[in-house]
Amino acid sequence: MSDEFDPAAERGVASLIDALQSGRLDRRAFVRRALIAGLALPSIGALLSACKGGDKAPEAGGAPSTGTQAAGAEAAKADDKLEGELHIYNWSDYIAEDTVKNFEKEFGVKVTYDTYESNEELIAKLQAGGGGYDLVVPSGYAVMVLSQLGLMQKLDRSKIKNLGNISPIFRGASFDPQNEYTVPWQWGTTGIAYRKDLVTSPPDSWAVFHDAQYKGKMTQMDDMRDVIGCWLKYRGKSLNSTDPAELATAKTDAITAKALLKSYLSAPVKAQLIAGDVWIAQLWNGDTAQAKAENDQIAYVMPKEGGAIWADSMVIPKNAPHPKAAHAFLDYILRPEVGASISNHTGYGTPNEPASKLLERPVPFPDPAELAKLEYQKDLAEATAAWDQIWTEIKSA
Ligand code: SPD
Repeated sequence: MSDEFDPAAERGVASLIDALQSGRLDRRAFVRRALIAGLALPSIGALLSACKGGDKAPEAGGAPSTGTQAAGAEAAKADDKLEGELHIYNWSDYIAEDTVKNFEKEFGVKVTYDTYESNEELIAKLQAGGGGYDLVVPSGYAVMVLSQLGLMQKLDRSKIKNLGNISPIFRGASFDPQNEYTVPWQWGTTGIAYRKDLVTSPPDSWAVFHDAQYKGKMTQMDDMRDVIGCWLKYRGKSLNSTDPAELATAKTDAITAKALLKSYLSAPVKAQLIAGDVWIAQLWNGDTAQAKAENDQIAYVMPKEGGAIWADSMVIPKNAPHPKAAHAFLDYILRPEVGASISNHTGYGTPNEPASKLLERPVPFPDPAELAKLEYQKDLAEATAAWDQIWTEIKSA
Protein backbone atom coordinates (compact mmCIF):
# COMPACT_ATOMS: atom_id res chain seq x y z
CA MET A 1 0.00 0.00 0.00
CA SER A 2 1.31 3.44 -0.88
CA ASP A 3 1.64 6.10 1.83
CA GLU A 4 2.17 8.86 -0.71
CA PHE A 5 -0.11 11.84 -0.38
CA ASP A 6 0.02 15.60 -0.67
CA PRO A 7 2.72 16.82 1.78
CA ALA A 8 0.87 20.10 2.20
CA ALA A 9 -2.16 18.26 3.54
CA GLU A 10 0.07 16.18 5.81
CA ARG A 11 0.21 18.99 8.30
CA GLY A 12 -3.47 18.79 9.02
CA VAL A 13 -4.71 16.15 11.41
CA ALA A 14 -7.97 15.99 9.49
CA SER A 15 -6.17 15.04 6.29
CA LEU A 16 -4.15 12.46 8.17
CA ILE A 17 -7.33 10.85 9.44
CA ASP A 18 -8.80 11.03 5.98
CA ALA A 19 -5.70 9.38 4.52
CA LEU A 20 -5.91 6.61 7.09
CA GLN A 21 -9.60 6.01 6.57
CA SER A 22 -9.33 6.02 2.80
CA GLY A 23 -6.44 3.56 2.95
CA ARG A 24 -3.85 5.98 1.51
CA LEU A 25 -1.93 5.60 4.78
CA ASP A 26 -1.55 2.40 6.74
CA ARG A 27 -1.43 2.41 10.56
CA ARG A 28 2.34 2.59 10.87
CA ALA A 29 2.66 5.41 8.38
CA PHE A 30 -0.23 7.18 10.11
CA VAL A 31 1.53 7.00 13.49
CA ARG A 32 4.77 8.28 12.01
CA ARG A 33 3.09 11.18 10.26
CA ALA A 34 0.97 12.00 13.32
CA LEU A 35 4.08 12.18 15.50
CA ILE A 36 5.74 14.44 12.95
CA ALA A 37 2.61 16.62 13.06
CA GLY A 38 3.08 16.91 16.84
CA LEU A 39 0.26 14.70 18.17
CA ALA A 40 0.77 13.06 21.58
CA LEU A 41 0.88 9.27 21.82
CA PRO A 42 -2.41 8.82 23.74
CA SER A 43 -4.23 10.94 21.15
CA ILE A 44 -2.75 8.91 18.31
CA GLY A 45 -3.80 5.67 19.98
CA ALA A 46 -7.31 6.97 20.48
CA LEU A 47 -7.52 8.17 16.88
CA LEU A 48 -6.32 4.83 15.55
CA SER A 49 -8.88 2.85 17.49
CA ALA A 50 -11.64 5.26 16.46
CA CYS A 51 -10.81 5.18 12.75
CA LYS A 52 -12.44 2.46 10.68
CA GLY A 53 -9.71 2.76 8.04
CA GLY A 54 -7.21 1.87 10.75
CA ASP A 55 -8.56 -1.65 10.75
CA LYS A 56 -6.98 -2.31 7.35
CA ALA A 57 -4.16 -4.84 7.33
CA PRO A 58 -0.73 -3.32 7.96
CA GLU A 59 1.97 -3.52 5.28
CA ALA A 60 4.50 -6.37 5.28
CA GLY A 61 6.68 -6.40 8.35
CA GLY A 62 4.20 -4.55 10.52
CA ALA A 63 2.39 -6.23 13.41
CA PRO A 64 -1.40 -6.43 13.19
CA SER A 65 -2.95 -4.40 15.96
CA THR A 66 -6.47 -3.91 17.27
CA GLY A 67 -7.86 -1.64 19.95
CA THR A 68 -6.44 1.24 21.92
CA GLN A 69 -3.78 -0.75 23.79
CA ALA A 70 -2.18 -2.22 20.68
CA ALA A 71 -2.49 1.08 18.89
CA GLY A 72 -0.79 2.82 21.81
CA ALA A 73 2.04 0.29 21.74
CA GLU A 74 2.37 0.84 18.02
CA ALA A 75 2.49 4.55 18.59
CA ALA A 76 5.07 4.16 21.36
CA LYS A 77 7.24 2.05 19.07
CA ALA A 78 7.12 4.73 16.47
CA ASP A 79 7.94 7.38 19.09
CA ASP A 80 11.56 7.02 18.04
CA LYS A 81 10.95 9.42 15.16
CA LEU A 82 13.16 8.89 12.16
CA GLU A 83 15.16 11.76 10.80
CA GLY A 84 13.90 12.89 7.41
CA GLU A 85 17.15 12.08 5.58
CA LEU A 86 19.58 9.23 5.11
CA HIS A 87 22.98 9.37 3.37
CA ILE A 88 24.31 6.07 2.06
CA TYR A 89 27.74 5.37 0.53
CA ASN A 90 27.98 1.97 -1.15
CA TRP A 91 29.84 0.14 -3.93
CA SER A 92 28.52 0.82 -7.43
CA ASP A 93 26.07 -1.69 -8.99
CA TYR A 94 25.31 -3.24 -5.62
CA ILE A 95 21.60 -2.70 -5.01
CA ALA A 96 18.26 -3.31 -6.73
CA GLU A 97 16.68 -0.48 -8.69
CA ASP A 98 13.73 -0.10 -6.31
CA THR A 99 15.43 -0.76 -2.94
CA VAL A 100 15.97 2.89 -2.07
CA LYS A 101 12.79 4.12 -3.75
CA ASN A 102 10.62 1.70 -1.77
CA PHE A 103 12.34 2.63 1.50
CA GLU A 104 11.81 6.34 0.86
CA LYS A 105 8.15 5.76 0.11
CA GLU A 106 7.44 3.58 3.12
CA PHE A 107 9.46 5.47 5.71
CA GLY A 108 9.10 9.03 4.45
CA VAL A 109 12.90 9.44 4.44
CA LYS A 110 14.81 11.12 1.60
CA VAL A 111 17.87 9.05 0.70
CA THR A 112 21.07 10.36 -0.86
CA TYR A 113 22.94 7.46 -2.43
CA ASP A 114 26.61 7.82 -3.49
CA THR A 115 28.93 5.09 -4.76
CA TYR A 116 32.59 4.13 -4.62
CA GLU A 117 34.79 1.53 -6.35
CA SER A 118 37.16 0.34 -3.63
CA ASN A 119 37.53 -0.02 0.12
CA GLU A 120 40.50 2.33 0.01
CA GLU A 121 38.32 5.06 -1.52
CA LEU A 122 35.78 4.58 1.27
CA ILE A 123 38.38 4.54 4.05
CA ALA A 124 40.07 7.68 2.69
CA LYS A 125 36.74 9.51 2.56
CA LEU A 126 35.80 8.61 6.15
CA GLN A 127 39.30 9.27 7.42
CA ALA A 128 39.20 12.75 5.92
CA GLY A 129 35.95 13.31 7.83
CA GLY A 130 34.06 13.81 4.57
CA GLY A 131 30.72 12.70 3.36
CA GLY A 132 28.38 13.01 6.32
CA TYR A 133 27.33 9.42 5.65
CA ASP A 134 24.90 7.41 7.80
CA LEU A 135 25.64 4.01 6.27
CA VAL A 136 28.68 2.64 4.45
CA VAL A 137 29.45 -0.88 3.20
CA PRO A 138 33.09 -1.94 3.75
CA SER A 139 34.53 -5.40 3.18
CA GLY A 140 35.68 -7.37 6.23
CA TYR A 141 39.29 -6.14 6.27
CA ALA A 142 38.10 -2.55 5.84
CA VAL A 143 35.77 -2.96 8.85
CA MET A 144 38.90 -3.77 10.86
CA VAL A 145 40.63 -0.65 9.57
CA LEU A 146 37.61 1.53 10.38
CA SER A 147 37.44 -0.06 13.82
CA GLN A 148 41.08 0.77 14.55
CA LEU A 149 40.51 4.31 13.39
CA GLY A 150 37.49 4.58 15.70
CA LEU A 151 35.27 5.53 12.77
CA MET A 152 32.26 3.28 13.44
CA GLN A 153 29.50 3.36 16.03
CA LYS A 154 27.91 0.41 17.83
CA LEU A 155 24.52 -0.66 16.51
CA ASP A 156 21.41 -0.48 18.66
CA ARG A 157 20.37 -4.07 18.05
CA SER A 158 16.97 -3.49 19.69
CA LYS A 159 16.08 -1.38 16.65
CA ILE A 160 16.87 -4.15 14.14
CA LYS A 161 14.16 -6.74 14.62
CA ASN A 162 15.13 -8.74 11.51
CA LEU A 163 18.64 -9.59 12.78
CA GLY A 164 17.46 -13.19 13.18
CA ASN A 165 17.40 -13.51 9.38
CA ILE A 166 21.20 -13.40 9.17
CA SER A 167 22.61 -16.81 8.30
CA PRO A 168 24.84 -18.32 11.03
CA ILE A 169 27.69 -18.35 8.48
CA PHE A 170 27.79 -14.55 8.65
CA ARG A 171 27.58 -14.12 12.42
CA GLY A 172 30.57 -13.72 14.70
CA ALA A 173 32.91 -12.81 11.84
CA SER A 174 36.54 -12.16 12.77
CA PHE A 175 36.09 -8.46 11.99
CA ASP A 176 33.09 -8.19 14.34
CA PRO A 177 33.07 -11.20 16.69
CA GLN A 178 30.26 -9.88 18.89
CA ASN A 179 28.11 -8.60 15.96
CA GLU A 180 28.22 -5.15 17.51
CA TYR A 181 29.02 -3.00 14.49
CA THR A 182 28.03 -4.74 11.29
CA VAL A 183 25.07 -6.14 9.39
CA PRO A 184 26.13 -8.22 6.37
CA TRP A 185 25.09 -6.87 2.98
CA GLN A 186 26.27 -9.33 0.27
CA TRP A 187 29.16 -11.72 -0.25
CA GLY A 188 31.14 -12.73 -3.32
CA THR A 189 34.43 -13.80 -4.86
CA THR A 190 37.11 -12.25 -7.08
CA GLY A 191 37.99 -14.28 -10.17
CA ILE A 192 38.13 -13.88 -13.95
CA ALA A 193 35.35 -12.82 -16.33
CA TYR A 194 35.91 -13.67 -20.00
CA ARG A 195 34.25 -13.69 -23.39
CA LYS A 196 33.71 -17.33 -24.37
CA ASP A 197 33.37 -16.37 -28.03
CA LEU A 198 36.60 -14.34 -28.22
CA VAL A 199 39.23 -16.27 -26.23
CA THR A 200 41.06 -19.20 -27.79
CA SER A 201 40.48 -21.33 -24.68
CA PRO A 202 38.83 -20.62 -21.32
CA PRO A 203 41.34 -19.19 -18.83
CA ASP A 204 41.99 -21.27 -15.73
CA SER A 205 44.92 -19.45 -14.16
CA TRP A 206 45.95 -15.93 -13.21
CA ALA A 207 48.74 -16.58 -15.75
CA VAL A 208 46.31 -15.56 -18.49
CA PHE A 209 47.19 -11.95 -17.65
CA HIS A 210 50.74 -12.79 -18.80
CA ASP A 211 49.51 -14.13 -22.16
CA ALA A 212 50.69 -11.77 -24.90
CA GLN A 213 48.05 -12.96 -27.38
CA TYR A 214 45.49 -10.94 -25.38
CA LYS A 215 47.54 -7.74 -25.24
CA GLY A 216 45.22 -4.73 -25.03
CA LYS A 217 42.15 -6.91 -24.49
CA MET A 218 42.53 -7.49 -20.76
CA THR A 219 41.92 -5.51 -17.57
CA GLN A 220 42.66 -6.02 -13.93
CA MET A 221 40.75 -4.32 -11.16
CA ASP A 222 41.70 -0.88 -9.96
CA ASP A 223 42.11 -2.32 -6.50
CA MET A 224 45.38 -2.83 -4.65
CA ARG A 225 44.15 -5.80 -2.61
CA ASP A 226 42.74 -7.67 -5.59
CA VAL A 227 45.68 -7.08 -7.96
CA ILE A 228 48.61 -7.76 -5.60
CA GLY A 229 46.48 -10.45 -3.92
CA CYS A 230 45.96 -12.40 -7.14
CA TRP A 231 49.68 -12.40 -7.95
CA LEU A 232 50.41 -13.72 -4.47
CA LYS A 233 47.86 -16.52 -5.04
CA TYR A 234 49.47 -17.21 -8.44
CA ARG A 235 52.70 -18.05 -6.64
CA GLY A 236 50.91 -20.17 -4.03
CA LYS A 237 51.13 -17.52 -1.30
CA SER A 238 48.53 -15.96 0.95
CA LEU A 239 46.74 -12.96 -0.49
CA ASN A 240 47.30 -11.36 2.91
CA SER A 241 51.07 -11.84 2.76
CA THR A 242 53.28 -9.27 4.43
CA ASP A 243 56.51 -11.06 3.49
CA PRO A 244 58.77 -8.60 1.62
CA ALA A 245 60.19 -11.24 -0.76
CA GLU A 246 56.73 -12.56 -1.66
CA LEU A 247 55.47 -9.02 -2.18
CA ALA A 248 58.46 -8.20 -4.40
CA THR A 249 57.64 -11.19 -6.65
CA ALA A 250 53.98 -10.18 -6.75
CA LYS A 251 55.03 -6.69 -7.80
CA THR A 252 57.14 -8.08 -10.67
CA ASP A 253 54.27 -10.30 -11.82
CA ALA A 254 51.85 -7.39 -11.65
CA ILE A 255 54.15 -5.16 -13.70
CA THR A 256 54.62 -7.90 -16.32
CA ALA A 257 50.83 -8.16 -16.59
CA LYS A 258 50.42 -4.39 -16.69
CA ALA A 259 52.33 -4.20 -19.99
CA LEU A 260 49.55 -6.32 -21.55
CA LEU A 261 46.54 -4.68 -19.88
CA LYS A 262 44.19 -2.22 -21.50
CA SER A 263 43.72 -0.58 -18.09
CA TYR A 264 42.97 -1.06 -14.43
CA LEU A 265 39.20 -0.95 -14.20
CA SER A 266 36.77 -2.37 -11.65
CA ALA A 267 32.95 -2.47 -11.94
CA PRO A 268 32.81 -0.16 -15.01
CA VAL A 269 34.60 -2.82 -17.10
CA LYS A 270 31.23 -4.54 -17.58
CA ALA A 271 30.28 -2.30 -20.48
CA GLN A 272 33.53 -3.13 -22.29
CA LEU A 273 33.09 -6.86 -21.73
CA ILE A 274 29.56 -6.63 -23.09
CA ALA A 275 30.75 -4.64 -26.12
CA GLY A 276 33.68 -7.00 -26.76
CA ASP A 277 36.36 -4.33 -26.26
CA VAL A 278 37.67 -6.34 -23.30
CA TRP A 279 37.87 -10.13 -23.54
CA ILE A 280 39.34 -11.03 -20.15
CA ALA A 281 38.87 -9.09 -16.94
CA GLN A 282 39.70 -9.66 -13.32
CA LEU A 283 36.28 -9.15 -11.77
CA TRP A 284 33.86 -10.04 -9.00
CA ASN A 285 31.34 -12.84 -9.56
CA GLY A 286 28.22 -10.69 -9.15
CA ASP A 287 29.35 -7.92 -11.48
CA THR A 288 30.19 -10.67 -14.01
CA ALA A 289 26.65 -12.06 -13.60
CA GLN A 290 25.26 -8.57 -14.28
CA ALA A 291 27.30 -8.39 -17.50
CA LYS A 292 26.26 -11.93 -18.46
CA ALA A 293 22.62 -10.88 -18.19
CA GLU A 294 23.37 -8.49 -21.10
CA ASN A 295 25.58 -10.86 -23.08
CA ASP A 296 25.49 -14.60 -22.45
CA GLN A 297 28.94 -15.07 -24.02
CA ILE A 298 30.37 -13.79 -20.74
CA ALA A 299 31.51 -16.41 -18.23
CA TYR A 300 33.24 -16.45 -14.84
CA VAL A 301 35.97 -18.71 -13.53
CA MET A 302 37.86 -18.99 -10.29
CA PRO A 303 41.51 -19.66 -11.27
CA LYS A 304 43.02 -22.96 -10.17
CA GLU A 305 45.41 -21.14 -7.82
CA GLY A 306 42.41 -19.70 -5.95
CA GLY A 307 41.29 -16.17 -5.16
CA ALA A 308 39.46 -13.98 -2.71
CA ILE A 309 36.13 -14.48 -0.99
CA TRP A 310 34.68 -11.52 0.84
CA ALA A 311 31.61 -10.29 2.64
CA ASP A 312 30.68 -6.62 2.71
CA SER A 313 28.74 -5.25 5.69
CA MET A 314 26.70 -2.18 6.48
CA VAL A 315 28.11 -0.05 9.28
CA ILE A 316 27.10 3.28 10.75
CA PRO A 317 29.99 5.76 10.82
CA LYS A 318 30.82 7.33 14.16
CA ASN A 319 29.28 10.74 13.66
CA ALA A 320 26.44 9.72 11.36
CA PRO A 321 23.89 12.55 11.35
CA HIS A 322 20.85 10.29 10.91
CA PRO A 323 21.37 7.13 13.00
CA LYS A 324 17.67 6.32 13.49
CA ALA A 325 16.99 6.31 9.77
CA ALA A 326 20.17 4.23 9.36
CA HIS A 327 18.85 1.60 11.79
CA ALA A 328 15.49 1.58 10.00
CA PHE A 329 17.32 0.96 6.70
CA LEU A 330 19.35 -1.89 8.22
CA ASP A 331 16.17 -3.53 9.42
CA TYR A 332 14.47 -2.99 6.05
CA ILE A 333 17.40 -4.56 4.16
CA LEU A 334 17.12 -7.63 6.37
CA ARG A 335 13.56 -8.32 5.22
CA PRO A 336 13.68 -11.51 3.15
CA GLU A 337 12.02 -10.00 0.08
CA VAL A 338 14.29 -6.94 0.12
CA GLY A 339 17.47 -9.03 0.56
CA ALA A 340 16.37 -11.38 -2.24
CA SER A 341 15.61 -8.51 -4.56
CA ILE A 342 19.12 -7.09 -4.04
CA SER A 343 20.77 -10.43 -4.80
CA ASN A 344 18.51 -11.04 -7.80
CA HIS A 345 19.69 -7.72 -9.20
CA THR A 346 23.39 -7.84 -8.29
CA GLY A 347 24.14 -11.54 -8.79
CA TYR A 348 25.90 -11.72 -5.42
CA GLY A 349 25.15 -14.10 -2.56
CA THR A 350 22.85 -13.04 0.24
CA PRO A 351 23.73 -13.50 3.92
CA ASN A 352 19.98 -13.46 4.63
CA GLU A 353 18.81 -17.03 5.20
CA PRO A 354 15.12 -16.67 4.31
CA ALA A 355 16.07 -14.44 1.35
CA SER A 356 18.30 -17.17 -0.07
CA LYS A 357 15.20 -19.31 -0.59
CA LEU A 358 13.64 -16.60 -2.75
CA LEU A 359 16.49 -16.14 -5.24
CA GLU A 360 15.79 -16.43 -8.97
CA ARG A 361 19.34 -17.74 -9.55
CA PRO A 362 20.65 -19.10 -6.23
CA VAL A 363 24.26 -18.26 -5.33
CA PRO A 364 25.22 -21.13 -3.02
CA PHE A 365 27.91 -20.53 -0.43
CA PRO A 366 31.09 -22.45 -1.46
CA ASP A 367 31.34 -26.03 -0.23
CA PRO A 368 34.45 -27.03 1.79
CA ALA A 369 36.41 -28.09 -1.34
CA GLU A 370 35.72 -24.75 -3.03
CA LEU A 371 36.39 -22.82 0.18
CA ALA A 372 39.81 -24.41 0.43
CA LYS A 373 40.85 -22.44 -2.70
CA LEU A 374 39.51 -19.17 -1.36
CA GLU A 375 40.83 -16.75 1.19
CA TYR A 376 39.27 -13.84 3.07
CA GLN A 377 41.12 -10.55 2.80
CA LYS A 378 42.38 -9.43 6.22
CA ASP A 379 43.62 -6.13 7.58
CA LEU A 380 47.31 -5.77 6.69
CA ALA A 381 47.96 -3.64 9.78
CA GLU A 382 51.45 -2.12 9.73
CA ALA A 383 52.18 -3.78 6.36
CA THR A 384 49.57 -1.52 4.74
CA ALA A 385 52.24 1.10 4.05
CA ALA A 386 54.41 -1.45 2.21
CA TRP A 387 51.42 -2.58 0.10
CA ASP A 388 50.55 1.07 -0.66
CA GLN A 389 54.13 1.67 -1.78
CA ILE A 390 54.14 -1.40 -4.04
CA TRP A 391 50.79 -0.43 -5.55
CA THR A 392 52.12 3.05 -6.30
CA GLU A 393 55.14 1.50 -7.99
CA ILE A 394 52.96 -0.84 -10.05
CA LYS A 395 50.67 1.97 -11.14
CA SER A 396 53.55 4.19 -12.14
CA ALA A 397 55.62 1.45 -13.88
N1 SPD B 1 29.84 -3.91 -7.56
C1 SPD B 1 29.91 -4.35 -6.20
C2 SPD B 1 31.24 -4.92 -5.86
C3 SPD B 1 31.43 -5.22 -4.42
C4 SPD B 1 32.79 -5.71 -4.13
N2 SPD B 1 33.07 -5.72 -2.78
C5 SPD B 1 34.18 -6.44 -2.27
C6 SPD B 1 35.50 -6.24 -2.85
C7 SPD B 1 36.59 -6.93 -2.13
N3 SPD B 1 37.86 -6.65 -2.67
